[in-house]
Amino acid sequence: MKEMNSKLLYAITGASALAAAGSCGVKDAPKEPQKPLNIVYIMCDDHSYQTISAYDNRFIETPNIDRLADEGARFTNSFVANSLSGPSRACMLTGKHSHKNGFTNNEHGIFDGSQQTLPKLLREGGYQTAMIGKWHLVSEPTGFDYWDILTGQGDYYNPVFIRNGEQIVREGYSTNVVTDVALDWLENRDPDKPFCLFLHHKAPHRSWMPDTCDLRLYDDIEYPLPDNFYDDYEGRVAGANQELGIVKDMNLIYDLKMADKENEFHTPDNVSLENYGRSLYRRDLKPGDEIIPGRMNAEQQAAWDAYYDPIIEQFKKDIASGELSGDKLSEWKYQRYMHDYCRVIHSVDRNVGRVYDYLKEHGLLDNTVIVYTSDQGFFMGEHGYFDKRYMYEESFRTPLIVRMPGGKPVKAAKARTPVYGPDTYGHRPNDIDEFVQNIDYAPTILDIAGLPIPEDIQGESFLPLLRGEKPEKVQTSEGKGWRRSLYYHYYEYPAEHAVRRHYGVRTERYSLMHFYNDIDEWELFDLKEDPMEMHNIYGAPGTEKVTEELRKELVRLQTLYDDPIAEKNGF
Ligand code: SGN
Ligand code: CA
Repeated sequence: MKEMNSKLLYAITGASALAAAGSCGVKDAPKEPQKPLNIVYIMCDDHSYQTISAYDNRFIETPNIDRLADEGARFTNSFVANSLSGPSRACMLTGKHSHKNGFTNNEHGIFDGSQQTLPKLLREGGYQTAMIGKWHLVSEPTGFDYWDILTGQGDYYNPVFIRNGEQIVREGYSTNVVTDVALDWLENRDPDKPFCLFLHHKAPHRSWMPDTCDLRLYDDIEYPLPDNFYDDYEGRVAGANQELGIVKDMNLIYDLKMADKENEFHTPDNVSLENYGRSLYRRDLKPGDEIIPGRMNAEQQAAWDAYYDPIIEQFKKDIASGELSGDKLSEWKYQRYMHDYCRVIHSVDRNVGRVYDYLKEHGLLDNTVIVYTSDQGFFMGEHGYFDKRYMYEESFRTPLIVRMPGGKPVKAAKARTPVYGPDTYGHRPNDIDEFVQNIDYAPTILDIAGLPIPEDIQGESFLPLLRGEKPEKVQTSEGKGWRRSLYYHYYEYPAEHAVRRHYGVRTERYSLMHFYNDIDEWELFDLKEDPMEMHNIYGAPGTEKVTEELRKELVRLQTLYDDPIAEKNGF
């Protein structure tokens, strides 16, 4: 078993604190048993750090998520192991990289629920466990006392759930409904046992459908265009070869909701996107999906039509007159995307506030750890992209905020060396700057629960970092000191969005990636000089030494994590 270092974090009840103090002439009363901490783990789907104001305030204010950061810690160098939903969730549940937990990609993955997982270990350790919301691992959840999951990707409106095996439809907007179910579970849980609640939103996954009450939000806002929106991908063959373009790949109807009413009655013989018309978003469908009539109810449809009708009309006029074309049309698409995405985030933030309020009202804030994260990062137009998958920073990084019991800002120890990356974060005293990855979540949560961390878990507990301990004192599988590099491996190709398979290593300053399968391309970025990853310096004169060191580090990580790809690529 790995070293356990969580004993100190147990909440001490008022009574036991008094007893410990003792009093004159009276023997200390026996101590009350200490209560283990609860964990509320909130994970969104595709929530970019760029759209959390605690990280970046260019786009949106997220006061409820920010409050968690103010009352805890903000991780400024938090990453995933494989930037895709199912794989990320499997990494989080197992504490292992994709090749070890077996779920490498969404297309063919079926999670092997018989393996060791975080909820199982928590349950064995006396915890109540619940999984509510997006699951996306195909097989039935295991290790949970209660599970109530969205089917597949989940629906935005009136979503279908599977509750402990039984299919039910709940009326309402997904983010609200998932939160309702979570609060119900909290209300009805066994109050004598500690709990770990996994609350996983579908939002803000594509196609970014806002709640009816948020449709008009941010109408007057014009979002700043990223500097590299019109990236020409010069020197980056792998970056150029994709179907992630806001301009070239977003669908006007499915993604941007410019559906003609008259097309709404499609026939089963013709399921082109255009033929779906407005029923596409009313029913939250796309070609190939099973048709579930009435995904939106009449009231929801009416609210959408009232909002979109004038926009669609204007759009058609502007296209016909030539007013919307070229860069203007490209930027119009970006604005539409950003508006819907941010509206969906607003609802997430509001619902994070509801969970916080519940914990507060029920006296749980002092013995509950709250985690806020996403299953990966997301491109908000950087490189002209939406979606994720790449090892490029915006998709490789994921937000991570942890509020510790009691809500005092964490006094983070200063990281040994700077990690270069996005320069929008600024600096806060309660920032944790060390490299963390989603394989660390399982061991950290076990550590918080005071439970042993099995040897075969590949991640490391970052609880010591939350306690403000100097990373030099932390023992990791790499030896003394906190990890200095990260390993990444993405597998889903051929597939939607056409991002090639790749693996790579990220150090404090450099990111080296190898794209393989039907191409053989290397990309190397100096993140100090080039945080937006525009200049691939792989093979450039003067980079020989750093490239050699990075390749060695890559092999070391592939060996450490036992990824068979190392052999296949002849290192
Ligand atoms: C769906 C989306 C993709 C998205 C994947 C994976 N297409 O297939 O745009 O990349 O999910 O996302 S859609 O037409 O169905 O909306 S993930 O977050 O679940 O991995
Ligand atoms: Ca996702």
